[in-house]
Amino acid sequence: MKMFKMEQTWRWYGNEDPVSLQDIKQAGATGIVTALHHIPHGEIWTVDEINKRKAEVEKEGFTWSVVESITVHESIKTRTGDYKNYIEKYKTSIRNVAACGIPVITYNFMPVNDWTRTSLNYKMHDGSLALYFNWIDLAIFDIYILKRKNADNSYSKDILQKAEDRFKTYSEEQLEALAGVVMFGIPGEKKISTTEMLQKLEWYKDIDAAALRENLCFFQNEISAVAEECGVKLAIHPDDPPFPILGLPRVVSTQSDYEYFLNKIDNPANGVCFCTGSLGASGNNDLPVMVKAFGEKINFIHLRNVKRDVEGNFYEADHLGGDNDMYAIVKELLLIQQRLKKSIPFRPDHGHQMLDDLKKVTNPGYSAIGRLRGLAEIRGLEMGILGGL
Ligand code: DNO
Repeated sequence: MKMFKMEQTWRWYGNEDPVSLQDIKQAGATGIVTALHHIPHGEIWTVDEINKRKAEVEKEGFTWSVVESITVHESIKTRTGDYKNYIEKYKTSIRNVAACGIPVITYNFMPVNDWTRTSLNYKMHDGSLALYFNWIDLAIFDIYILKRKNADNSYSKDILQKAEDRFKTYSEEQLEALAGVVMFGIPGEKKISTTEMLQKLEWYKDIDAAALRENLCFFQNEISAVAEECGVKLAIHPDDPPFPILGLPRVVSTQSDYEYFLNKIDNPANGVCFCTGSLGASGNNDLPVMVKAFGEKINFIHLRNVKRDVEGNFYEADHLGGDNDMYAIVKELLLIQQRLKKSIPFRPDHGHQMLDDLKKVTNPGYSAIGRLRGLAEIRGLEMGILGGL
């Protein structure tokens, strides 16, 4: 009987990426996940530019399996200003991606910042380095560096006190480094300053979760119709972390968040990027149950693990370690694929900076060896599960 395995993909940031396509070949992935990071947010991805990247990928024998991401312009998320024009541009990019034969597009709807961490080199017991999120450091950034109005309201008394104490111990350099980490953004894309960040936060001052949710549905309704027409699947990435930060609303964090827009925009193109690391950073998310609930809506998978503590902080654990039951999650994902008789692309998401990579400049979370370890472990897990199905 033919078994459907997950398609093994790898995120590549283009020619600037210290991990080359040749390296990726040795890791054993067959699909590439990439984006045109040089195109400013909101602008059209032309067929020419897409084809140029596609040719680079194919020349090395890979398939460009997933676009991650076409960033959603802030005016679409806030539904202000020139948003209609930006939605039209987004639709053109979708049509162009489809014309170039790439089947899946990932995006997210996180206001202002993409993924947020407070340390990019949190030391593990074995000397490798992980990405880390800590509430006390986030509060220090928010209150003492960014100086956001009423920031105090976003934290418990306990965190406020700890932040005040810890702040006193931080040097100028440490504070600067913390700001750089929180506002890190996507490699190869424009960095923002605290002034710009404050401006952006202002745009959301009257947007609560309900309003943001409706803005998301409005956008999804528009783009799903186009995606369906041209045969592309959409995959919305969850909020990372999956709870409100910096006073911003979050609407892609929980099972009910997803169910809301999947039911409302009931279009076959409207789907999910199931990121276990993002969703797993909240103890309230039951990941195997969510996989079952989303089923055929899952168009792309990120596999990664996290270890949470009682305060709600978390670090990125080994792919098969941490709080996510990777066996149960991958099993559910494989059952869906046997039922639908198709392979869903997955990538090993993030990895520890380890071994030789500790001496190199790497993209945080995206060094080669840690992801290679993750991919290898998941590949073995998958083989074991499939053998028993
Ligand atoms: C972080 C990534 C995210 C993701 C986007 C998708 O490492 O998983 O940046 O690519 O949020 O739009």
